[in-house]
This record gives sequence, structure tokens and C-alpha cells, in this order.
Amino acid sequence: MSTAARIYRARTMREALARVRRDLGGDAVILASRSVRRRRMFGLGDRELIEVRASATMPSSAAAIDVETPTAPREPGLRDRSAGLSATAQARLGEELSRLHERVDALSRMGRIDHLIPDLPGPLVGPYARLIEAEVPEALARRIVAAVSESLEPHQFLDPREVDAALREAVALCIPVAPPIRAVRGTRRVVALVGPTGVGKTTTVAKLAADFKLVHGLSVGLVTLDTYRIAAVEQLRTYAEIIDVPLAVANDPAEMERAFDELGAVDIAFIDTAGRSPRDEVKIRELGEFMERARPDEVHLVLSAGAGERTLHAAAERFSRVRADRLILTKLDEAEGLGAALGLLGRSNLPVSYLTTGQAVPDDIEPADRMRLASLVLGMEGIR
Ligand SMILES: Nc1nc2c(ncn2[C@@H]2O[C@H](COP(=O)(O)OP(=O)(O)OP(=O)(O)O)[C@@H](O)[C@H]2O)c(=O)[nH]1
Ligand SMILES: [Mg+2]
Repeated sequence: MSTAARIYRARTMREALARVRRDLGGDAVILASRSVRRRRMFGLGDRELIEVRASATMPSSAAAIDVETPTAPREPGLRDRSAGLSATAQARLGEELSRLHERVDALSRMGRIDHLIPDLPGPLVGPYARLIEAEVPEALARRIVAAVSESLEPHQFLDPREVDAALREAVALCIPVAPPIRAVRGTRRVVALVGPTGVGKTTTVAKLAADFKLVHGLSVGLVTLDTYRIAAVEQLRTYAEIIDVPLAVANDPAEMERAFDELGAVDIAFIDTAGRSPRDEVKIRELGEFMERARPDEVHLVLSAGAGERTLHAAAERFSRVRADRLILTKLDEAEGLGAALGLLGRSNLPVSYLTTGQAVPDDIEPADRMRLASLVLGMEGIR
């Protein structure tokens, strides 16, 4: 069978791949893909088609490999960097492409193939596919692979470790981080945790309180505004007793001052709040009133790391009204993909302060680290 590249056009990537497979067989290799506009008949405007370049078998010589996209890429940075490679280097690139083909195939089976953005030169299909698999929003994934493309020299594309490192670096650059809470003995730092229901606010308050008291040896106090449910106050009271720190309850904004007086002179006071649906305007406004009285130094929005893109964005938007200025990502241990959270970080500019990785108090919490988070997003590293 010929190893020359052939071009297939179809409405979707899946259709194009089905035709490649029918024509060229199961060993067909995808060399590049891009979108093209085709004029329709009778002046009906134009439509977008996916164009796939494929070869029947893995090209074994440099001459047979043609990973260059036929037209100029739409976005700067997505240049094909394979030009100028030696024949052996190109042959190795061919092998790499074969592996990528398997991934493309897997994505196709998962119904994700239509996310694959055209115009990507072969060596970037792998990194791009990994980001899409991690549920990174398309626009962000595209920006990240553009950064990878810019940062690597042509020969570095042949070394998967170099590509991995560049990808990890590019993802890390999308992650703003805040330094851990800094409490100073003798001055009172007030830190509030806000967020939707059930994300882990109370548990995280307990983890932080235990850490500041037991590890840093500071005096800690807790205030709860969660007065809707008796059980919720009891939950925090139990933690307060175990960690041996004072707890004060504020039933309405006017009681904030009294609650702080009750705690006495503490180095750090954590405010636990009732979970509020981002859709509940009244409760968000009420939370705002509490915050105005409490005047916290830091307001950490607590969100579950595995939540979907829309949920995360809606929460960030609503809780910005109570001046949330940092983000705690919880339940990383349960999250299937962190791509949506990465999307939020890329867009909202809320720096991440802590990550929580399980239910255990006080162990399952760590200060946010951008390289660690990037590795977690890419599945290069496990939680523990
Ligand atoms: N797997 C996992 N579970 C967690 C984590 N953090 C908290 N949880 C669990 O999530 C559940 C809810 O935690 P809470 O701390 O009560 O959540 P909350 O945000 O205070 O909830 P509301 O006050 O009802 O809004 C509990 O079962 C916690 O043990 C985490 O990092 N990983
Ligand atoms: Mg709670």
C-alpha cells in the first residue's frame, strides 16, 4: 500500500476518520488536521469542513512524512516545527505520530474527537488531546498548546519528556496562586470561607484551625454564621472541642462584633459560613452584610475541584459580590478531571490558596502549588 498522504474532507472529524479507515485500513495514520471553508452552491454561503491528511501506513522515510499543514495556521504559535529535521528525526516523529493516532482513536471512541481543533501540526495533537481529555475548555487548551509550540525547538518535539515538561510548564502558567494565610502572633487575622453548599467549608475551617494551632502554635478562634441548621453549628462545635479552640456564633450581622469579643485576643479567626446557592440572591446579599460587619482580611471562595465549568463560573461570579479574593479547591481526591477548574483559574484570576484532598482533619490539605496543580490537571501525578 502507498505511504503517500491522502486528504479527506468531511463535516465532522468522526466522519473523516471513518472514511480514512474504510479507505486506508486500520493502520492508517493521521498526519494533520485542519478546518477548511467551502462555498456552497446557489449562493448559500459557505460551510466548515474538517480536512484530515492521512497515510495508509506509518511512513518509514523522511520523504513520505509530511506533517506540515498545507496552509498557514490560523493562530500564531501553532507553527509546524518539524521542518528542518533530519531523516532519522522525522522517522522517529513518524513513530510518535503512530502513538498519537491511537490516542485520537481512543478519543474518537469516547465521542470527544470533534473537539480536536483543526490546524494542529501532528506533534501538538497529543498534548492537545490530553488537555481535552482532562476537560480543559477548548480555547484554553488551544492557548496552552500554542505556548508549548513556542517554547520547544523542533528536535525537542521528539522527546516525550521534553514535551511533557513544556506542557506542564504551560499549564502551570495559567494557574495564579496565593501565598498561604500568614498570621502574625499578637495581631488578629480574620479569614472567611464562603461558597456553595456541601463543598467542604466547615471541614476546611477545621483543617486550617488545627494546622495554625497545632503546627504553627498560634491562638485560633472560630466564628460560625451557619445558624440555619443546628446540626451545622454542632459540626463546627465538635471540631472546636477536639482542636480545643473557642467558638462563637453570630446569628445576624449585628452580632459579629460580639462574636469576636467572645473569642478574645486570638492571632487568627476563621469564619465558617452557611453554604449558599449561587442562585439565591437573598442569601448572597445577607452574606455580604455579614462580611461588611466582619471585615475579613481574606475571603476564600471554596469550590469543589471536580465541578463543571458552568457551575464553577456561576459560583465565582456570584461570590465575587462578597469580595471573595482567593480560591480553595476541595475534593481533588474525588475529581475526575480538573480541566474545568483550570478554565476558571485561567479566566477569573482568583488565585488558589489551598487544595484539599480528602476528608481527614487535619491531614488532607496543602498550600496550592502551581506545578503540583499542573501535574494533577495532566494526570502526571497522583493525589498522594
Ligand atoms: N473526598 C473529600 N471529601 C471532602 C473534602 N472536604 C470535605 N469533604 C466532605 O464533604 C462533605 C461536606 O463537607 P462540609 O465541610 O460539611 O461542607 P460545607 O461546605 O461546610 O457544607 P454546608 O455547610 O452544608 O454548605 C463532608 O462529608 C466532608 O467530609 C475533600 O477534600 N475530599
Ligand atoms: Mg458547613
